Amino acid sequence: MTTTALRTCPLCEATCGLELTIEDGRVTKVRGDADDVFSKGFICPKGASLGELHDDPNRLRSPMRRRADGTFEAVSWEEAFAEIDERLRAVDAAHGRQAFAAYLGNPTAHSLGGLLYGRALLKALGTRNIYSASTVDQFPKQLASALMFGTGLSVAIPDLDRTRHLLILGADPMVSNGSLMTAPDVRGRLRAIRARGGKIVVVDPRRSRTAGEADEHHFIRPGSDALLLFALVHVLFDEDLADPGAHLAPHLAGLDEVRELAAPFTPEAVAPATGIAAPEIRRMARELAAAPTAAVYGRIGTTTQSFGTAASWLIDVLNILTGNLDRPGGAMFNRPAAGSGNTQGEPGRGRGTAIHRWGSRVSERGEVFGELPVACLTEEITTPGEGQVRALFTIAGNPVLSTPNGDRLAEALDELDLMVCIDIYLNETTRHAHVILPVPSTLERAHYDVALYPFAIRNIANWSPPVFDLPDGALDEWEILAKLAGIAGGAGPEADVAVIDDFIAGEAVRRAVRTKGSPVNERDPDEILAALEPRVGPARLVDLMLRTGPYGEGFGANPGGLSLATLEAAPHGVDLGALEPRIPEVLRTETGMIELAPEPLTAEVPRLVASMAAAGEADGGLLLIGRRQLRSNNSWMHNIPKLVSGPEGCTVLVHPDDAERLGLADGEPAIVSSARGEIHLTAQVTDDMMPGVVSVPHGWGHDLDGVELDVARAHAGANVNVLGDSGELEPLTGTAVLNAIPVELAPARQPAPA
Ligand SMILES: Nc1nc2c(c(=O)[nH]1)N[C@H]1C(S)=C(S)[C@@H](COP(=O)(O)OP(=O)(O)OC[C@H]3O[C@@H](n4cnc5c(=O)[nH]c(N)nc54)[C@H](O)[C@@H]3O)O[C@H]1N2
Ligand SMILES: Nc1nc2c(c(=O)[nH]1)N[C@H]1C(S)=C(S)[C@@H](COP(=O)(O)OP(=O)(O)OC[C@H]3O[C@@H](n4cnc5c(=O)[nH]c(N)nc54)[C@H](O)[C@@H]3O)O[C@H]1N2
Ligand code: SF4
Ligand SMILES: [Mo]
Repeated sequence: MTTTALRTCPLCEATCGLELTIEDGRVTKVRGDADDVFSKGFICPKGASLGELHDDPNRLRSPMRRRADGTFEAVSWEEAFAEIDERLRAVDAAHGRQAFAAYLGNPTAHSLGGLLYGRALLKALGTRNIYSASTVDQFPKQLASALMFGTGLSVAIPDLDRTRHLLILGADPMVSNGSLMTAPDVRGRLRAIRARGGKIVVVDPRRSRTAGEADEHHFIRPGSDALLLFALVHVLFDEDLADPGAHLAPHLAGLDEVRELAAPFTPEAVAPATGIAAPEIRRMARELAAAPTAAVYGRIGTTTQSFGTAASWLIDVLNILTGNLDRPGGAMFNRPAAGSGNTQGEPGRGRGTAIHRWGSRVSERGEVFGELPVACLTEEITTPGEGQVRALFTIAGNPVLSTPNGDRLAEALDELDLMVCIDIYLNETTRHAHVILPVPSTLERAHYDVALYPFAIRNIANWSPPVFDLPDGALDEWEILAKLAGIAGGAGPEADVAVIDDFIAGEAVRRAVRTKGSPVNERDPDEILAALEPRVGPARLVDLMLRTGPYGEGFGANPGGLSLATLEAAPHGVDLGALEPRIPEVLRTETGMIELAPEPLTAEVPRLVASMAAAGEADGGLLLIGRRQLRSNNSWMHNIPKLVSGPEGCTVLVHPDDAERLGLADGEPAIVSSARGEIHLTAQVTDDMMPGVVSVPHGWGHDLDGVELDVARAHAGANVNVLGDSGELEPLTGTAVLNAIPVELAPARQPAPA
């Protein structure tokens, strides 16, 4: 029998709608859903491989327990939970709860269960040792946004479909398909900007695919974006081009301070450090100011670097000074259907964002959004003393490949008294687990992009029911997490998932009725809970979020409004329209103002000034940066044959002049080394690279002992994260510095050691 199913792709931030053809219980074809309200038929090679991912023979189907000899055996869920309970109790008794830790990886943001029930586990663990991929990713952007606008989800998104000028720094959305900018079919949307007479400018140390679509590309010295951005700000003030406009002016605090802070950053002063000539910087600023509408956008190249938060801040300073924040065609705020911190509570004012409320034990790195930097995890495991981490839960994470000095983390993981991995593979990280708990295939779970729609370029809502039933005996991801929350909370391996789920839903409802401005404020929680019946699990929580959200039916308060039932009746999604101006209502700062010069950010300025001088003394050595690849998804999709076939993925890109100087030819084996380690990989010589800069992608290095990824092992590549330094962190967020790492490159005359 042949049927079709519709499904939002969970693999990246673009949220494409897919149409799956299913024959006799197997996915035989995947194509873009032409009727999807957002993606309109767009699909990429990863989305097209969802069937292969579902069928991957290496995907784990039962809990695995590590034997004394390091190999794994399949065990029942009862045995797995019993072992976790026993070990966790022992750690708690001997060392207390601060010896617990958790790490949440990137797919958590794409998983309903991970998002909505991971929190319950974290709470039940009761520890400050909470880590996630956010500190090797986007926290700098979220912190800058939180300090300026009030919440970490108040990220201004380029209004791609209406802008006339797009300045992109450190992002390659043609390949990544967009990040903190949910926009299926970036290529189509970029081409449309130029088709309507607009301009695209890309700033990147590499001529990326996106640069290839742009009108203009500037090489920039890695790590110097904040200097360039400050110089653009400087020119706007210097040439009287700074004009936030009447819609922003009444809501701005700190404008004069920014003008003063920008004074030293003349185009001439930053030119040597950035590698961009002063007249070019002046022209960029003038064109930005003159464009009918414009948006400045930065991503991973601007966040995972030494000045990540400062650069993220200055991007929005530019959006404000050019009058483009919060206006169509500029950088705007989404209004997510499931709600967020900037749709709840009193509009226009809030509690702001406190940071560094506590610090990590060993290096005293400050907390941000309740998390500590993942780069500190190794030292927290290996350094004796009270609060030493002894039990670690990883949820959808592969920190051995994704965090700096992952090789040292791998050694440290073997010292743990308990490691539990909630994952789909036996990979570089999970091979260290005592117990691996497999989540079902994504096609066996419901989907809604709670975490990504707040960053979408339109207001969108789309619900995907599971395509397949759960296999016999399998537990959904949310059930696994709820059970673990029960165990961590002391209820034992018999903890009743249904009871925990009722408790979680009850808490969510009680929170909603306590919230001023909520359509259910002061209503009877039992009445609301009854109205959610018979739903359970994530569906119940999403229904609650939608019904109490900004378009919600409000449990009768707003008849005709949104609920999960609305989405169930609209399998191609619901388009709630283009982004609309939200200032001042969106603001949740303490003052109710847009904070242009909040203290933690301005404190970075002296360090920036110093970096200009230091650049003059640079020794001319090579700087390492990263890149993404179309057929790859961080570390975990290299086991899909059709994604790793074709040209080798894990190569070091180097400019011809550097290659010649080093005696390195295209296609030759090479060694990249840093103060921390070295890797062997193939050189790819290309003038797409800025001279003096080399590029290596992350997420490779699958040939470690015990990894059970048959396809990925044959395309192993090397782990670039052995080269970074886990002690080199962006100071405000503790985000790892993954770009602009000093390295050496040499031909590998000998074959790589086995
Ligand atoms: N040098 C360098 N390092 C980087 C980066 C870089 O640019 N350069 N980028 C950083 C960024 S932006 C990120 S986001 C991180 C990613 O870092 P991580 O999140 O640590 O790593 P991933 O490679 O995304 O691994 C995801 C894990 O989740 C598992 N998994 C997949 N789907 C599911 C699911 O549905 N449920 C569960 N429970 N598990 C699942 C996979 O098997 C894999 O083990 O890497 C960072 N590391
Ligand atoms: N196909 C695919 N898509 C993905 C992923 C994937 O692995 N594969 N990963 C997903 C994840 S987790 C994320 S976070 C997003 C990231 O999304 P993007 O940020 O768009 O990712 P990249 O393609 O790595 O683009 C970063 C660019 O920054 C440049 N760069 C490096 N250092 C600097 C610098 O100092 N300054 C400037 N100006 N540029 C610099 C790099 O050359 C690169 O072109 O992508 C997501 N989408
Ligand atoms: S672009 Fe992203 S969401 Fe769209 S099909 Fe590809 S992986 Fe899936
Ligand atoms: Mo990421």
